[in-house]
Amino acid sequence: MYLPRSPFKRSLLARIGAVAILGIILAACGGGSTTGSSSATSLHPGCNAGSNTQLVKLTSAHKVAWSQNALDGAWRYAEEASIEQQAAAHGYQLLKTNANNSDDQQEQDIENLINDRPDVLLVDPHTEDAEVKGILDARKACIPVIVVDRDVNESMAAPGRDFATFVGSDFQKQGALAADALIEALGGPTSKATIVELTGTTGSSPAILRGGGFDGELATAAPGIKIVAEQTANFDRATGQQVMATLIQQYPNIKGVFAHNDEMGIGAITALKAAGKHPGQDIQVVSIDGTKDAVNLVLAGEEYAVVQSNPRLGPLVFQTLDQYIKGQDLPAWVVQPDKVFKKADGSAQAYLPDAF
Ligand code: GYE
Repeated sequence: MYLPRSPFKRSLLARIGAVAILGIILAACGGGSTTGSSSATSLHPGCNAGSNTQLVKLTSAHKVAWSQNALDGAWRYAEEASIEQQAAAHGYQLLKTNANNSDDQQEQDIENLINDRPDVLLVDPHTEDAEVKGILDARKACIPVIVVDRDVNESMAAPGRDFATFVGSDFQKQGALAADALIEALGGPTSKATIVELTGTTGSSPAILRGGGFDGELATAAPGIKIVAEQTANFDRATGQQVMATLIQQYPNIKGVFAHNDEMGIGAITALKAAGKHPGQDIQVVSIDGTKDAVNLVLAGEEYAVVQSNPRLGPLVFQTLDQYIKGQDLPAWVVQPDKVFKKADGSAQAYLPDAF
């Protein structure tokens, strides 16, 4: 059974702990110094830049900053284009950075963007913990933050307090849907197949939650199916191919592969074919995203299913920003809904024109 993840996924105790620690740090700093420029305070009424501990209010926006964690595949290019299009449609100036999959770089990017005094900061964090400091620094500097796509560790920075909200997909549900598809492909709940899992970037919210959603659903819905290896391939196609090439030598009898994203799934299929396997016949592959390359593999019968993770988050992000400017209460999590694409039911064919 799939247990939906609560928007506040960490325990209340952990969150109270984080507030207490933050209070101690602020007290030790004597409330902080006022380093913010005066232009910030006019857009963010009542906010004392440098020492702010409250959720920042916003009355209008012109300059939007966007911290992207990487630009390294179809998913990220589609997300980037969607943010750019919507910023332009709203007439905003967009300041962009690309951290190239480096937490250190993204921390630096966020500090640089804060120094550019944007009216609002959008952050797509590489991992859950590493970008928390930058998000808290933005709040202290009276710059409201919307977390986009990948979430942060909400016991360290909370929506509705440290940042406005999180806009993104339900990764845990995606993992559970991937498990249901793979179970079906392997013959149903009584299957005794062995499988491997190629995991995404360690410490990133999609890797944590897709893994948790998949493993949990598999354990309850088809307990006979065993995951014999779980290994990261960093959401990357070439790495997925390398990792799969090694795993198929170690575990030649596996019947299934779950890849946390399409890029790794595509790499895995290449490696399986090179090892003499016939994906779609003697081994079943399921992955997550909805790229054109992966959906074409589904239509070719080499991949069983692709679970969607819609990268076109721009409309939802900028609609959320509009609501925030109007002073409307935001939920802790604005959920981007996703679907499943298979060959058998025609859903992959119907989706193909929209694939990225
Ligand atoms: O699945 C992957 C990308 O954060 C949901 O990041 C996103 C993931 C996506 O690298 O392809």
